[in-house]
Amino acid sequence: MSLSAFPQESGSLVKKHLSREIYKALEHKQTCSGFTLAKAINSGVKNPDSAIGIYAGDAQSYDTFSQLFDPVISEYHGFSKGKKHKSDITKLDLPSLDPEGKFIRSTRIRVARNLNGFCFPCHISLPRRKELENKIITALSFLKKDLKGNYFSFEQMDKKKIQQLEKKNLIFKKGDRFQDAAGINSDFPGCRGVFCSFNKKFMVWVNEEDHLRIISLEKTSDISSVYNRLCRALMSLNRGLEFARDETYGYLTSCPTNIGTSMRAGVHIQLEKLEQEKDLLGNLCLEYNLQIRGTLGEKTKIKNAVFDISNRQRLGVTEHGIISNLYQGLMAIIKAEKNL
Ligand code: CIR
Repeated sequence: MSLSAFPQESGSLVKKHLSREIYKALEHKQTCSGFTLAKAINSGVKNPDSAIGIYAGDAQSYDTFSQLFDPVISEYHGFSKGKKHKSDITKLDLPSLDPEGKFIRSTRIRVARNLNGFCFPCHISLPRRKELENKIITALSFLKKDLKGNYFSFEQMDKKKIQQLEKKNLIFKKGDRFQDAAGINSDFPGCRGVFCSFNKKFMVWVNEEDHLRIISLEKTSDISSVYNRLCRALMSLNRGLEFARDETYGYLTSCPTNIGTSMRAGVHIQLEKLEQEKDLLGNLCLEYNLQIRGTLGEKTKIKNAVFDISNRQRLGVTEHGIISNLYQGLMAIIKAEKNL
């Protein structure tokens, strides 16, 4: 590996910030688990269209390779060291945004978590991944009331069951080429699975890009209900699992874009009028620091005027703050749609 391994056309943040001096300082370093600079930047090297191009192989990566992670994080999140990331998962009580269901089709909030003492998914061995899966399954078995559900192991599922869960959007697939080059797909589908509550309003993806992706969702605009369910689950899981967290960077994730709250909170919202007034919608999203994605996720098209609108900021803001801001932004968007 050398600096020249980056293709000329690469525009990633990792290429931008990996100067010759930093490369020299880091090229022979490794974390206690043996994660190296070459592994951290492989996805960016192999995918010139990467926006970021770097992944962490364990919690220590953020420290060992801080000369590179810090400027990438500072540019992406606008948050630099010296500040402290704070959490707040206290209960919320906001009235439903769209009780008649005229605009909002569904609400979904997810957070990512990794466990202390285990390498992150791009650098974990199969036996350790198994150990981790078992630990997570045990913690999930202690969930109570509406959070109770079943764990579906990908290894043990037949094709019919996979198709059934795929149809309901309850399953995750093998990672994309960015994750593949990072090493996240190793041994797929080994030790992967999804937990789904009996009422289908709560899910946990196990061993995807992070050890856990914890998801609360429902086909309403009741953000408080979705958020409070997620917080209850987090409190319960935190009793059995110790999450990797840093004072400055909050919850530590494989991809540095997700650190901090690691939260993506959003809705599917149908905006037939605003679809014709894209600048107005874009400006409202800018004002409330929200992000627009396609109907079926990142880099997909808008179908039937259904937009995926979610928070842009994850680091340097609390969970509570993200939801309050999303709520205010959606109120303004719905008002604008009604006025058109
Ligand atoms: C990139 O650098 O473009 C990819 N590694 C993906 C970055 C976005 N992160 C993510 O979806 N977790």
